[in-house]
Amino acid sequence: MPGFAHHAIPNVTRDPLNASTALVVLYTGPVSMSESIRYEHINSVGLITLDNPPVNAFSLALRVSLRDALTQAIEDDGVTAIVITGGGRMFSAGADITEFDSGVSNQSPTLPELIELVENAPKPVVAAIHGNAMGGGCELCLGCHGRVAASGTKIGLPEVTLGIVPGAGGTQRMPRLIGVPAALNMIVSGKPLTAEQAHKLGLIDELTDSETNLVESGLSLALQLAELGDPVRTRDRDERLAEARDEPELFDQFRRKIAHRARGFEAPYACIECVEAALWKPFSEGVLFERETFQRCRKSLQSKAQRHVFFAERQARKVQGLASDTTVLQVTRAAVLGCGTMGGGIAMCFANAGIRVTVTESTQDALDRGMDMIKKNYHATVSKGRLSREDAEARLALIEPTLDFETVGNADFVIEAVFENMDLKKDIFARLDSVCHSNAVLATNTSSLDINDIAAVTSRPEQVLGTHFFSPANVMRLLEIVRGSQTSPEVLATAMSLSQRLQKVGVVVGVCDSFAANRMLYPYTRQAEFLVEEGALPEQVDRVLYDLGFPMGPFAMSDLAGLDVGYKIRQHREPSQTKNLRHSTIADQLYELGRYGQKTRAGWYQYGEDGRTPVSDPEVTQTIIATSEKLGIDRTEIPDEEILQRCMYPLINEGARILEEGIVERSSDLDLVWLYGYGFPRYRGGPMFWADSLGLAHVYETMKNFHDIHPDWLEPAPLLEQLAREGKTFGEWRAP
Ligand code: 3H9
Repeated sequence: MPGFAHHAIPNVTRDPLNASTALVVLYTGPVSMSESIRYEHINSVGLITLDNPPVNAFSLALRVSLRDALTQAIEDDGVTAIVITGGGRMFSAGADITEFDSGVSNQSPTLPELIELVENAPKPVVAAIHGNAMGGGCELCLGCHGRVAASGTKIGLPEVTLGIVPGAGGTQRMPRLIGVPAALNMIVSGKPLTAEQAHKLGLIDELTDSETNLVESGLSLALQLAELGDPVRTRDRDERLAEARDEPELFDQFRRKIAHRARGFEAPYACIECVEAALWKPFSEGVLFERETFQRCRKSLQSKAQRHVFFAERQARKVQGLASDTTVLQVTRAAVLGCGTMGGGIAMCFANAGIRVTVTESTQDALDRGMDMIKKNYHATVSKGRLSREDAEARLALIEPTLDFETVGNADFVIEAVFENMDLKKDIFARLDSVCHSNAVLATNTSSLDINDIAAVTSRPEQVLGTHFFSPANVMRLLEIVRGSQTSPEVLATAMSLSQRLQKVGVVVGVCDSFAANRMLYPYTRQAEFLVEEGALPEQVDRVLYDLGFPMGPFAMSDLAGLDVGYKIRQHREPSQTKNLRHSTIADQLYELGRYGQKTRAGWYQYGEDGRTPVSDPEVTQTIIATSEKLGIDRTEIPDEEILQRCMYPLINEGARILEEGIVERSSDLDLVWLYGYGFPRYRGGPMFWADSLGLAHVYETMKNFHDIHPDWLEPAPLLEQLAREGKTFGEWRAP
């Protein structure tokens, strides 16, 4: 059976004495094959295997083949039941997302048509599921009359993460099978269920402990159902819907529950409406309502943006010149140097991924403080109910604090996370070079220093690279992987693979001052501070950027990060590093007043008892107004639109420079940096995608106008000008 190694089908006959459990199978050979489907008879069951690698996405070709195989099986009198299963790694990842923009997804047979064909079949159809059954793949299973899944399978409706609603009956059939509350949770979060959870909820009829006996179980269930007569159709089931009709308020309660998390997103609310429709509309009208909602969402900018992010994440794993079969070095032990906020957070990332990690510090005091912070973090997660006490303890046990530098010698991956000082880092790397084993990867968490200079103090610069985490490191998902000029492909591939193990989104960047994320951040915060000098207040600037979709504006963010951090970085930066650009002095003045942000309950705002809710502070307003006066600025009201453009367009402009310098390969990498490093709203796709959607000619013209008024800053990047002139987008741009 070429290509289907994981389904071993025994060549035996069915045991007539124990028909329900002991199925013995006679393989009668392939009946038909197409490029994307195999159809064969096993006894009297038609077995259809999807074969559209890598993920069995329902492209038009697969849909046509499936329709043909189903029709053949339905019309064949020798076939009493049908099993659909997936070849390769999984059942199916759902509709082929690449067909959405062109509208090929609407060409017949559409997924809803296929699922209707399955559900209305006069003989039972069983889904035998392994790997993943996502989106349309899951919806196909819902239309089947029985479902068997192998342990380890994930089943879900992640459409919401693509800015759409399930469009092939998922919102109508799922609540009929598992009830409204569970269906809402699943559809609106987009999070898949494990096979075990799905079994408990009644979505899966039978579980198998491995993939080896999956098809056999599917065949067995199909034959049992055939003996029972007319298949029971999900569309006709009402018991679980009836329960929810007594509690119609649950929908508004659910809307309130997700309000914070779903702020700005359209699809979660569209999903809720569709599930609500399942309750009150007959099935045939419910699916029509769902279909219309799906089409509306599919065409929306939000969905385009979220699909862009889906592909951006996968693109980022492909690095020019790095072959996909590059050797990845084994990482079973890690070490982190420095147990401050960053070092402690990084150590937690390793422990959370089940990797043993040593943390070192220069004094017992610093080590104890760092470990206390780690324990406090785990404790907080346990009290929020996000982690069991046992799991927290198991993770903590993987972190080994020590003052003995030599112990890092047995680590496979070492991350230096000490204070941002070149001499200190060079000293540490020279010591690492002498104690680390010959295959160890030596990484620095520097946020701005030159990796090549650091690598140069070692005898193995090819094993050195940057891994720049974002604070809090155990929470923020971005990892900038900084490739030095001599970093070897194996070391880069190892860091990329590690980023996935740590559940980070790794973005490879080249060496430049501050790399991609912080480099784009500077013009953003710089403009925010200038706007405040000119007449805005932090509250207004923060509100405008919050309304764009950021979790907080630049001033609230600065309070969270700590004004002392920015101050110290500014003290250590050479004028050449800041290109002699002027920056506002207000942040420094606040620092000198002892206002370090949330940690001192005062920064750009003051903070009450909880230490987290920002409140306007007259002292800050006074400092701002006095600074404007000192600079001879006549404060004027600044429109929200100007605030938005002055903060965002320079950030995008810097992104254009980063692109033309080849620091990243593609603009979508910069989108990921902002989504996962600073919480840029996913439904806008990232700042570069957002700029593309606004039109680069508009962004360029606006930048040029600003530059005419402020010639010493805001100069449009040549690439921005070029793309605007050519009517192109950042998304279309590729490095020459
Ligand atoms: C839907 O179903 C709508 C319906 O309700 C209604 C329709 C009418 N389409 O992620 P991987 C590509 S919407 C096209 O690295 P993994 C992916 O880009 C769909 N391509 O694999 C990558 O390509 P490349 C709802 C897809 O094993 C390659 O396959 N479904 C699709 O790490 C390997 O992907 C979803 O949202 C697709 N649907 O993870 C699920 N899926 O190699 C989307 C993947 O060129 N998929 N590709 O970079 C996933 O979440 C993951 O792929 C999955 C496997 C978890 C399944």
